[in-house]
Amino acid sequence: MTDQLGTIESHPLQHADGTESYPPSAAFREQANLNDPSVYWRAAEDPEGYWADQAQNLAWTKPFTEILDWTNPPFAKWFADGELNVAENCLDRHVAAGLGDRVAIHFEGEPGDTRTITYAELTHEVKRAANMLTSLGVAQGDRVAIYMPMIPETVIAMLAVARLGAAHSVVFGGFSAESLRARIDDAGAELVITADGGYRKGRVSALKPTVDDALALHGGGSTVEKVLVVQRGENEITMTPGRDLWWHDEITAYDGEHTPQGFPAENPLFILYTSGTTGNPKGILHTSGGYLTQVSTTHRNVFDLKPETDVYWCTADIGWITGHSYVVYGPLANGATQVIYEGTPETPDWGRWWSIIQKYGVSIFYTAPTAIRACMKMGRQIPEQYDLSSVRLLGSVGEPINPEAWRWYREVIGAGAAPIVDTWWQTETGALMISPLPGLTSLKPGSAQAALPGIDVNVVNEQGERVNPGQGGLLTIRRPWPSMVRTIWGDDQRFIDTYWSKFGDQYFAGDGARVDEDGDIWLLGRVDDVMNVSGHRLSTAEIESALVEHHAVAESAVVGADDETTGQAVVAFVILKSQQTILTPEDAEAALKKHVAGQIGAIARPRSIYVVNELPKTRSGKIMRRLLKDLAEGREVGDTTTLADTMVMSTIQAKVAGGK
Ligand code: 6R9
Repeated sequence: MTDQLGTIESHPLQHADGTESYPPSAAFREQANLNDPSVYWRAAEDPEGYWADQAQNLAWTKPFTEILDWTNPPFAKWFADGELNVAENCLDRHVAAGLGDRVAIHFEGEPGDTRTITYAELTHEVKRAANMLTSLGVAQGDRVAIYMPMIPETVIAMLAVARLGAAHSVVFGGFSAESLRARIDDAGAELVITADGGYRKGRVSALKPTVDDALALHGGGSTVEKVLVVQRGENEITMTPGRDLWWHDEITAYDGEHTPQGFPAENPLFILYTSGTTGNPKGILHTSGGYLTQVSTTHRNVFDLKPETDVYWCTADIGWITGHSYVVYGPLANGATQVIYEGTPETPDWGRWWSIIQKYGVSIFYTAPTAIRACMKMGRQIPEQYDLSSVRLLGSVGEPINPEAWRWYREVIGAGAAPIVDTWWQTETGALMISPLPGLTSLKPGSAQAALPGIDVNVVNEQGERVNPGQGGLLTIRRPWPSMVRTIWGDDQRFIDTYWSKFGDQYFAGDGARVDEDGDIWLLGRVDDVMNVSGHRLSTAEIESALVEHHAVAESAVVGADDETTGQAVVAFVILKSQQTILTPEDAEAALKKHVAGQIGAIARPRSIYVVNELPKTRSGKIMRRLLKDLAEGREVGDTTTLADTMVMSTIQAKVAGGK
């Protein structure tokens, strides 16, 4: 039998209502960083005091005396009169504490090359890079765009920018020249750091040519003065004299002496662009002291990190918020040893991830449900060929994890024993917000469960009132939290309109959620026109506008349809211009898929595109995406009575059924 502490872990507790839960084992609880449940109420009684205590885990060059300044909502300031250097917190202080020989990064390149980098070495490299960037003119307040593969230089570049008090804007390497250029322009970046290329799926995927294309767009004039190029793929590239510099040539001139300067806690640390409900991506601005406090605290508590013994691996690309907070800043601020892997899970075969876990003895593994489902599809016989006994904790992020995938993950990767932390958060929240605490929470597959200590999450109705247990509503956050988005870069009004206009005093996350009888939170997905494809946010509007930019397209409607592997998939309906001769309806699907990938990036490539003669619209002319979604998901089409032309759905339906 399973006792109250769940010592026989593979057998969950079965509840009368048919649900199951998995309490922490006595052994796990005993050793956990957090195992006293009073942490929740102590933090709730004095959230600011709780966060101020957490901030003391960082090294401040000037101690703060103020905690939260909320006198001008929704613009929060945390620890505003304090000063610190973020890079020093991630590097120098560990070396000063005698931990210089600890491995910071086990790097595994996709072709199989490896590098082991200690904290002393990483500190040395970041200091040299900071000196190099200084001589290229980078200083506090500047913005640097980073367009890189998953290699150690990406981390080094980010930390060197942070060390100088400048802000980085990392653009995911899968984005197109257009997307890169829009982000460079919006941030006004003067320097781009890139690589010739990186390895993906067994071959070199070029990056520098995309930077060249981006900078050549719109007549060529941009804010960018220099492009610094790391050599990785050794693919053929063109260097523009006077503008482009090789990292390895430049760096030789600089030594490893660099004294970190303290910057105000509210100094911008980075801008990261994310899809909103309208076409233009939003530049989410994060600052220094509060951000680092919350990412380091949550990384230590939720992943139960023991920096002396754990080997941590988060598979996220650094181009996403998960890579920023849980590959770079959280783990390094905590002095963790981690794995960084350059490539894709299926290269050279689907055993790659598990061979990496075995090779480095990974004990904490953090990935996304879409990846877990892809591995499930390939079958458990693949991971079963590897020794995964080092794994003691698993994490999930990006979308709700379906209970079936949860059980497979725990059983096959976690030996039926590892707690799974299902972490809900967003680019805007900067750090984890809702998650189990592995030494305290009885886990429920499919639920992110409870707000972390010091966080005030609510599920509310349209009036902003809390819903009763058992009911659904909208997810909001009531009190400011240290790592919250400070504004949308250059657009305070959009920041107010997007997140604060709906409820005034509560942050509106854009997610639907339900609270169960125990008060646990179940996330239900986005309530706006944002899709979640493989854990990446894409807006329907952004893809629709890319489609109508094609000369042959008159109109388009895009929906996110359920997809077994990627969670959601992009499905587009387009009307071709009647006079156009560029595309035949037969070529349209392939050509437009390619066009979208070229405009935004491969992640936005639609799974299907249907050429139709009309789109379903209301009498006021609004496209009824709900009906298209029914079609795309193979369901019976819902209520069509508000359509201007009720026949339109049956003609579209015939197209979809006919395959085109
Ligand atoms: C970290 C990250 C944020 C959106 C968010 C929500 C979805 C993320 C989730 C989850 C259910 C989880 N989301 N984690 N939904 N359970 N554990 O993914 O940031 O790319 O900004 O996406 O992702 O819909 O609103 P981001």
